[in-house]
Amino acid sequence: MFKAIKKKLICAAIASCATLLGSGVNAADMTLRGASLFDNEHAYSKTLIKFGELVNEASDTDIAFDLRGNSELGIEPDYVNFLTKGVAIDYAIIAPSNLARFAPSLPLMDMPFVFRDLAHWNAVLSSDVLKPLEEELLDKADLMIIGYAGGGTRNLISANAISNIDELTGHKMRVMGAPIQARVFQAIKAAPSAIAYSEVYNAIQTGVVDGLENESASLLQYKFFEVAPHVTLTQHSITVRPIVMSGKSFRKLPEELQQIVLQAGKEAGAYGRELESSEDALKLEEMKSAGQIEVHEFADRDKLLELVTPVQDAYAEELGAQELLEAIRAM
Ligand code: MAV
Repeated sequence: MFKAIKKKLICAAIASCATLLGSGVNAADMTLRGASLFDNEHAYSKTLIKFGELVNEASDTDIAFDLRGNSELGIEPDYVNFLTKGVAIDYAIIAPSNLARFAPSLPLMDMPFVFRDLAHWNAVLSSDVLKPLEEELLDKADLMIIGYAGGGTRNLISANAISNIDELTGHKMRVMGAPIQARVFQAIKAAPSAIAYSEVYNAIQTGVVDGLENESASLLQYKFFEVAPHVTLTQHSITVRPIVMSGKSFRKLPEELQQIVLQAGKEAGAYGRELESSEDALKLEEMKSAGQIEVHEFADRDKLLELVTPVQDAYAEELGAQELLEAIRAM
């Protein structure tokens, strides 16, 4: 009875009970569509699935979460375009470096070496310190960060073995599109180029680049080891996965549901962080035991840090974000 009355109110509030985006009508009160690069075994997708479950548990509205995985709807830069325009999808995970085109400060939160370790990363993501970046994203792109997942450690993945800083000189590697990513890897004397994630396997296979940098769960799913079987433990980044909702989709939700979505985003993020960080080393071990990868210690991580710190400082200064960077470092 209560649910029926509530359903009527919600239908009135959103004008129709069709999908918020798109035209399909189904038995649910509404549909929210999401997108993922990976299949449902990856913590990335599991986080988004959890988000849907948490919303439905807390809400009397019956929402169909239509999550399109396996890059069916493209890769993250495509998701960003959709979300800012308010078409095709309502929510997704987007690496901060893929948000640079709309909000140049965002990659500050996933630039290499910004986190000392997992505890530091977790403390930053559980705090309010990144609020100014969230505000910039909302302001410039109408995108809302409703939670933070992630937790994979990013290492070098290459066709040939690398184990020290000298072997990095001139190393042709793919990096994400944000300019700060290229600047960091140039500073350590590698030869970075920005290539779309979906093109990386071919780029390595055809010798355009010798490798990339990524976390173990994604290396496993995209099978980069088939063309680049060497993993070097540079541990230069810990993945940050903002759960992003289109402001246009969010504003169409009734107010009570908006609160539920915000809470579910936070909780799904915490769930995703715990999941991905706990699986990370195991997945690396799994690939090693299966003979798919060879793992190499990296001798000169401290030297990398020395070379990269001035690049981080200069980037923060250009953005007027020195205080923010200091606040992150001080945590
Ligand atoms: C990873 O597999 C993911 O973290 C994803 O968010 C990034 O877009 C991708 O790497 C990448 O390197 O582009």
